[in-house]
Amino acid sequence: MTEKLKVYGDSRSGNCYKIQLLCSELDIRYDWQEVDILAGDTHTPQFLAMNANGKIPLLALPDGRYLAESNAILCYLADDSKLAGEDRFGRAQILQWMFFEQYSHEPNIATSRFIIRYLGNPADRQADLAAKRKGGYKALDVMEKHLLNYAYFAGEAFSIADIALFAYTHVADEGGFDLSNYPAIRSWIRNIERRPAFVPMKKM
Ligand SMILES: N[C@@H](CCC(=O)N[C@@H](CS)C(=O)NCC(=O)O)C(=O)O
Repeated sequence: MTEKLKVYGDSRSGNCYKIQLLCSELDIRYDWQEVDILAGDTHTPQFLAMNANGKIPLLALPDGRYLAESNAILCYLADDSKLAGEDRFGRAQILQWMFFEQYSHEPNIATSRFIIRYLGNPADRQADLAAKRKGGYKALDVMEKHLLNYAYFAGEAFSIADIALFAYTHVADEGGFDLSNYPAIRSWIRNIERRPAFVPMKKM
């Protein structure tokens, strides 16, 4: 492959930040195409032709194919690296936590942050926000319980499951979630931030 990968993303988005963090860890070079979701950039005919679901991140491969869904992109880019797991059970465990992230964590924590930070916390979304509170804290409870016994989500080795969960957990406060009762989560966050290849997420 001579041409570079291209990532379509919004720098404020945790789902897009997952890809930046992984590429830094694995020293993968790519071009970044900034997409403004609030301006409707993901709903133009041109964008929908690349991803009919109208969402970022979106990975464009040099051969013309496209891959959507942040966690699928992590699996694709980390394939054959240690970050994707070293044995059958380890790889399945990583997927377990990535599915957890998409079903139990992101729909509560990331979307709360979206309502507060992107949309400016409008009055007509307060009931929605309140409904996400319980599910978000439940997801944090599950993570805390795991991290009291293990350094990372797939055991003792950092993996793409940690990248997937780190993206919105480390900015959970921006979605109104207080991490002060979650010491194991806070220590896991600090460990990831200390990694040599760590890159911070763009501030909102
Ligand atoms: N499950 C998807 C979620 C992607 C997603 O919700 N992307 C948001 C930005 S974080 C988006 O593109 N929103 C624009 C829209 O829905 O119109 C993933 O993990 O990639």
